[in-house]
Amino acid sequence: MKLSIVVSAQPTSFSAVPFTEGLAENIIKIKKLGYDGVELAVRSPDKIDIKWLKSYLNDHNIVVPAIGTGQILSEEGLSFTNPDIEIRRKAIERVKLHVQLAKELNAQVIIGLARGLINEKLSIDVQEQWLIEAFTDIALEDKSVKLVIEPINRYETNNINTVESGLSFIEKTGMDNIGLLLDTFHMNIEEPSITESIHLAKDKCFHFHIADSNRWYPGAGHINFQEIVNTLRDIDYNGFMTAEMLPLPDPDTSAQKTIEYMRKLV
Ligand code: LER
Ligand code: MN
Repeated sequence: MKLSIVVSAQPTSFSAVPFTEGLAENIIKIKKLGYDGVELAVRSPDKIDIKWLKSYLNDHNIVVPAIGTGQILSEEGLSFTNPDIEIRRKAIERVKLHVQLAKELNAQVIIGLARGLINEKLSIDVQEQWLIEAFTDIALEDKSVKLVIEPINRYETNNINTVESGLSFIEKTGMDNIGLLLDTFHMNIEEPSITESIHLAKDKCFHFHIADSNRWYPGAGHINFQEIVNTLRDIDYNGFMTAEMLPLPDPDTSAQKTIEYMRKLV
């Protein structure tokens, strides 16, 4: 199994990103540590110098397994459930740019918090329809690009908290290029059994995030990562495990501890 780590391509306020400044230097650092890939958190794909990025990644033999979109909500308030149709439209158009960037990089597009919150004072059915339409519209932008929905714990979102709800949402879209991103931190909060939920996701598990129970680097909490690696092997998952954790005690140490710990398991 291959290992990668999240890097923000542009400055961000989201806390669980190990490296946030200086993309070029961070790519070198990550390669030196022994990672195979870098997952890019991107706010505005049109501001990325794609030609430079592709040749830089190529020169350093690093791939981008996935691109995160959460910053469109955290930095700009764009989401698929905003009551304002213009904001919903902007969110969809922006994520279509992520799809184009992903196509160039042969990456997947992650939709976690960018889907937005369900407003309990408005019709739940209408908002679910907005979500289905947004995902379907984006998935149709380019069927060769995989979109991954991340079930996120209840303290961060009020929709799609579990693998089961993620799978039933995907079914409603009817799109083959939509799958799940499983994140051990969220699963440890929401799933009765992490390994059973990985089995439930099976071939719909398109991507994987790792952080320990306290969202520190793997090994700093009580999640059993060997059991998780074994289960991913059982379902024939051959994608990346991306470290997405708090940059504690500091970014470099968290990145180093993760690779030391995970290399022994994968
Ligand atoms: C992102 O991948 C994530 O895990 C969430 O907690 C916030 O976006
Ligand atoms: Mn995650």
